[in-house]
Amino acid sequence: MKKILMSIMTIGVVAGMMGVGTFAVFNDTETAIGTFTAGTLNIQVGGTDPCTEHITFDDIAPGDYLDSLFVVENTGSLDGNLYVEIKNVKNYENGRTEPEQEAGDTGNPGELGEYLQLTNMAVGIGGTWTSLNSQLGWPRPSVNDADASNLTVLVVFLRAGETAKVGMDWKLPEDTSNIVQNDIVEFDIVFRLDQV
Ligand SMILES: [Ca+2]
Ligand SMILES: [Ca+2]
Ligand SMILES: [Ca+2]
Ligand SMILES: [Ca+2]
Repeated sequence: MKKILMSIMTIGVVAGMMGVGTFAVFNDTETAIGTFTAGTLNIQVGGTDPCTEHITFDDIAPGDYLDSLFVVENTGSLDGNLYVEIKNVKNYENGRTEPEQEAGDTGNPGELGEYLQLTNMAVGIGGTWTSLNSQLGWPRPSVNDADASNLTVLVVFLRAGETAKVGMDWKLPEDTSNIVQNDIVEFDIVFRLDQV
């Protein structure tokens, strides 16, 4: 009986030593830090942000071609796809000349936006130009049509820090009638950079 008791005590001591040994092995701990900062997505069109570009053409007449150029910079830290849209077209009659009345113009709104076309678009990065005309379709859309159809042109994939030149050419076709005399059309040229 005594022998059995001794054996149990011995097992207990050994088990106890094994238990101590479990806490005595080497170990090491390392801790990494997680810090997350959101990037920025921002474009600047022209010399100021927000944009104050305003293109104006006066005394245009049938047969005129009008060129405009916008400089668009991705000033954020993220890459994006640049889009352009024509929106919020407003047509003003601006008075009716005698030839307009003769042509059957009865008053507001004006008709210039029905006829003024966006004929060409191109994007230039680092001196290399790419035509965007295939996205305009044929026949070329008038500014009224571009707005009504929500025409959206994918201009270019613009990397953070990169600058693109966007050329947009406008035309009042030769066969435009007297009905647009002294009419005014105003619209927004909306540049949008979408995160990709
Ligand atoms: Ca901006
Ligand atoms: Ca009218
Ligand atoms: Ca008119
Ligand atoms: Ca008019």
